[in-house]
Order: sequence, then C-alpha cells, then structure tokens
Amino acid sequence: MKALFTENRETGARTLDQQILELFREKKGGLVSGEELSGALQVSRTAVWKHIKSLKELGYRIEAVPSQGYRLVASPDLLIPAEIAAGLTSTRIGRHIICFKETDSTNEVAFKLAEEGAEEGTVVVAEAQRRGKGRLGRRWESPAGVNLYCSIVLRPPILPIKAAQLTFLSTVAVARAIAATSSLNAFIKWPNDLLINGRKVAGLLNEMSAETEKVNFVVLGIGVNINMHRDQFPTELRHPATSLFLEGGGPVSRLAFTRALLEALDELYETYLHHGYGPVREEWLARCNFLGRQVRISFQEKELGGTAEGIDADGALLVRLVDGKIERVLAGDVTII
Ligand code: BT5
Repeated sequence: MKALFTENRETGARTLDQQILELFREKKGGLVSGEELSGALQVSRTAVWKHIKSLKELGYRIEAVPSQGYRLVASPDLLIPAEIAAGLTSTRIGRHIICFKETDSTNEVAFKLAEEGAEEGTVVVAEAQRRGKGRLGRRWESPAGVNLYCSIVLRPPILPIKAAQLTFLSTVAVARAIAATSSLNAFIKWPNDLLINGRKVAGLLNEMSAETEKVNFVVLGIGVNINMHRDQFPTELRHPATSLFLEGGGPVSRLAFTRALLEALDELYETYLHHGYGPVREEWLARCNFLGRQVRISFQEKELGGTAEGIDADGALLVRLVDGKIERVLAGDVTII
C-alpha cells in the first residue's frame, strides 16, 4: 500500500514531494536553487531532479532556470496533503492526511490503517478508486481527477448502537461544504444520500469495528461528485446522478471543497462529542426535504410505503403507515413518490 503523499500535521512527518512543495510555497513563486533543495531535504541533486520530474508528471508546472534553480508556476487542483493542509483550520479531523493516486477503496485503506492503530482524524483520499464501494456490495463510480473520494477514521466513545448517528453527521458536513463552495443547496435523503434537484450528488458509506459495548473505530466514507461530466456517468445507474459542476455550470475547486468538508466535520464532531446528537439531528432535519412526503422504502426483499415523519434519537426513519401506525425503519433505500 504505497501512498502518493502523506503528511502528519502533528509530528510533521511528510514525504519528500510534500517538502519540495512546501519550500516552493514559502518562496511564493520565487526561485529555489537545486542546492537549497538538496540541502533542506538531505538528498542528492539527482534525487531532487527526479522528484521535480514526478511532480511535473502530476501536473505541477515547474520552471527550471539554468544555473539558478526551480520555480513553481502553477499547481493543479490535485488532492494532496500539502495542498489540503494549507490553511486548513480543523483541529481533530485531518491531523494525518494520506493521499493516493489510485486505490481500490479509500474505506478499505482507512479500515486497515485503523486496525493498525491509525489515530482519530486520519483522512485517506484518492484521486481514483478501482472498486469504490456503495452499500450492500454496490459499486461507487470513481473516475480519476474530478471528484472527492475520502474516508475518515473516528474513535468515538459511544455504544455501537449509536454509531448510525455518525452517518447524519457526515451528511450534514457534506451539505455544509456544498453550500460553502458553490451557490448550490443540497438536500439530504435518508439515510446516506445528498441530492440536488432530485439527483444524487454524494453518497456516504460508514463502516465500523466494534465489540459488544464499545466502538473500536468508525470509518466515514464520503464520495462527492464535484467536477464530473455527463459522459463520465454510466448509463445504468439506479437513480439519476449529478455533480456540482453539472448543477452549477462551472468547476468547483476540489481542494477548497475538501477543506470545507474536513472543517465542517471537525466542528460537527466536536459538537457531537460535547452536546450529543441533538444539534446534529436538528440541522439534519432542516436540510432534508422529504419529511411529510409519501415514500416507498425497500430493504432486501421487503417493501413498505407511507409518509416520512422524521427520524428518532437513534437515527431510525419514522414512517406513518396507511393504518396510522408508526414504523421505525433502520435500513433501506427510500424513493420519494
Ligand atoms: C452509497 O451507496 O451512496 C455510498 C457511496 C460511498 C462512496 C465513498 S467514496 C469514498 C469511500 N470509499 C469507498 O469505497 N466508498 C466510499 P448506495 O446508497 O448503495 O448507492 C450506490 C448506488 O449509487 C449505485 O448502485 C449506483 O446506482 C449509484 N452510484 C454509483 N456511483 C455513483 C456516483 N458516482 N454518483 C451518483 N450515484 C452513483
């Protein structure tokens, strides 16, 4: 499992590419000599050259001025730790950021890292996923370079039955990040979707490791379609899908979005730890647009219809059946009629 870039904001440990980018950033577009780079990084000039070459391959425009050094001319909207961490104000979420050019599934990587002891707030990001996961073994389309695929390790001191509450926390965080970085407003559809104009723009998949009375860790998996174009969606998706680009008509900075998301999550998680689920639930209810509507819910072989009334303290959906009884629904797919 070789990460493209890693950065630990607490210990300061980072890859050489990260360090080179930081030196460039400090110079604010000015020249950095090869000597300066090799001295600061404690590697040979040839090694510096090789790293510069690999950064160029990633889309960084780096100009070499003969016998003077290198200058960073332009950076791509690439999800790498140095860029994500620049100006990031979160304290807990994003303490350690690990980025891949491609991986099977960021949730799988984060889960494995958490099993190996990764600290709370570790964030795994990939530019592309080979086998992005949806719920129940479904696939999450994850083309390269246009969207956000990320997974966050949390170690909340809660009982396993409360862990579903964290899905609400991440949906609210995504909705906040969309509002902060675009002119769009996303609505939440229980339990794990965000919709714009009725089309799915983001999906969440939380996975947990727990014992009977203790959560070891939770991995919050978040996929957001940011700059995905129409032709990048497969034709056979179960529900209509969209991206921020398609809805807003223009590109959205993936870096700005990622920072906004991590900061929103940080704030919501802090609130959750200190004040419980109540405030998160309130905001979730305010951002969801299907309460009072007729819905159909399918789960495995079962189907049930009624009016969506709300969510309870555990995050279960409350549905009023035709006979007036309220049914608590813990899992399933909702279709708004
Ligand atoms: C989800 O499942 O919506 C959860 C998606 C979670 C993806 C993130 S990406 C980072 C992290 N790492 C992972 O491996 N996963 C998480 P579900 O509600 O089951 O919806 C899946 C269904 O959405 C699929 O069956 C498709 O019909 C549709 N779909 C697939 N890719 C999509 C996309 N990019 N945009 C919109 N809809 C999509």
